[in-house]
Amino acid sequence: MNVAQVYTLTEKPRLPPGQRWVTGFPVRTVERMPEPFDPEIWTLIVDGAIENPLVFSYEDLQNLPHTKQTSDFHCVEGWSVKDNQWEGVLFWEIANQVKPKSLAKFVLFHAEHEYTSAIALDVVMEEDVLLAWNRNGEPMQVKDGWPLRLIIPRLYAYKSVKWVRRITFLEELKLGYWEKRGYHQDADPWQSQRFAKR
Ligand SMILES: Nc1nc2c(c(=O)[nH]1)N[C@H]1C(S)=C(S)[C@@H](COP(=O)(O)O)O[C@H]1N2
Ligand SMILES: [Mo]
Repeated sequence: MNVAQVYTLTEKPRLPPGQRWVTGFPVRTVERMPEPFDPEIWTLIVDGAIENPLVFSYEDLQNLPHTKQTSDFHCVEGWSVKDNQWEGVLFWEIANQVKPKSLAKFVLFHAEHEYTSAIALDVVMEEDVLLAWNRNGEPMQVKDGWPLRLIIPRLYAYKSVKWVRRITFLEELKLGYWEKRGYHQDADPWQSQRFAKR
């Protein structure tokens, strides 16, 4: 039995297998940074398999109920950062407004430029998934994903898309940037789901 299987049978440890705690917050970005933020033109498009497609302005998002949550952050490369307090809106608040169709199974998050990642709808509907703009009580820096980044604390951080500009509900899975390059679609750190078996 390997380590990953053992962890599925016992209570989860705080630190997933193969990870180490680091201090500071390493930055991992594959694409170019977004253009300077202009609240007059910035929009969040929500489309795909939903009853009520919507375009949110930044102000619309700020007017949704805010949530603060503290969680650990686990990068697939093996580093983890403890106790980050994120503030933003629950993904659930947005889904509630756009009304996913019953055939919707995945949600594809598009960053400003090339980066994407898709996550199962039931996973992003959980009450710990946020679209965030503050970390530890301060607005995030642009390099960290400001003005809007996804936070999915229970999955490897390549699912936590920075600079989210579009959210598309899908009936069929589309692989994201890293998933196309061999990373695991499900990305559960406690099951060491780092690489897809191909
Ligand atoms: N838009 C975008 N989001 C992204 C990435 C990226 O390259 N571009 N990298 C991912 C990866 S691999 C990790 S580990 C985390 C890193 O977040 P950080 O740069 O804030 O540490 O962001 C994720 N989200
Ligand atoms: Mo990563």
